[in-house]
Amino acid sequence: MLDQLDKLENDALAALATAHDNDVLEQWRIKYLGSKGAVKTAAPNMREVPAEQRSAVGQRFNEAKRTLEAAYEQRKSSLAGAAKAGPSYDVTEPGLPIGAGRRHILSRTIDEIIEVFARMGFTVAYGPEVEDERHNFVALNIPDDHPARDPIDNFYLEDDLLLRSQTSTVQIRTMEKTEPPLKIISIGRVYRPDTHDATHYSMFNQVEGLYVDRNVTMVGLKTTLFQFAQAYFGPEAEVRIRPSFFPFTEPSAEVDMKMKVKGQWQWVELGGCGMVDPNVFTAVGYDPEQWTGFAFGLGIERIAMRKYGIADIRWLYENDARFLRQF
Ligand code: FA5
Repeated sequence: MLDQLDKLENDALAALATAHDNDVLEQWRIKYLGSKGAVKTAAPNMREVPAEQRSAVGQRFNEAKRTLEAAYEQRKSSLAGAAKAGPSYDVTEPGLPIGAGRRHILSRTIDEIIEVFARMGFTVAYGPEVEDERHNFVALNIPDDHPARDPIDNFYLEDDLLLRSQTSTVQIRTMEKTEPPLKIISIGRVYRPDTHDATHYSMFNQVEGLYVDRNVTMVGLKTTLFQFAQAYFGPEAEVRIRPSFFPFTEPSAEVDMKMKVKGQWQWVELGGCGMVDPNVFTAVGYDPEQWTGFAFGLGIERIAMRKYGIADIRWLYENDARFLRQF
């Protein structure tokens, strides 16, 4: 009998130690101290207990009952105290692993490109993404009736404002406030209502380069692009320029870079370039008889896609962590 009472007390105290909220505590109370609980059931029927043991059994039963009642009251008040103090934390428990974030592959590409051109002496210039027609077209020698100004090909806002369609705007903004010579690149977002496909997006980034000095030549332009290609894509990269037309350069050319695409060497078009048109110099107040310059504009997404073997430009903007985590 005494053994049974010891076991009841031990089991009940062990169960009480696991009661961390009021519901579990109440279940414990009903199970052990309730009117049909284990303590009541264990009350000895003294008539069945041998006479010489009655006093010891009676005392042990009362002691076990008091112990459990006191333990219950103590548990109840400590839970009430904990509730008032707010949730408790086990500061020794190991935390959940936190995945380290990383920079977006386009941001990293932009930083790398800036670094390569910085080594060649180019500083970075910035311009607004909401532009006026003067900086996006007029000063760039793009006349009123030029198809590049068609509302279908631009995101016009109000009055004469639009989302810039090229970073060449920053050429104008920089020359307007800086005396030559100058050597800048500008990197940023541009906007065109192009239909989205594997190589076109309606918002993309360009890197613009502008070098104005005396006696700047097309050879200097090609050398700059070649040095960029070698530094960025590796010593086997090559550059080719093909005659083309841009209103703000004369002569103008398309820039192709030779690089490995899926293990095969291919010429890939990355942008446009040329010698700054004298009309552009006049528009910003530079004397075209004194100053010469070259400019280029390359698509950043296309550069990143080539470098990292990304087949579809849309993946760069979908924010799919499984794709971005690869880089
Ligand atoms: C221009 O934007 C000229 N401003 C470049 C320039 C600068 C020429 C200075 C001469 C002197 P173009 O429209 O070709 O040129 O665009 C240049 C590059 O931007 C393209 O070769 C391509 O790499 C990228 N590009 C153009 N449209 C998209 C598009 N919808 N999505 C992604 N990249 C694009």
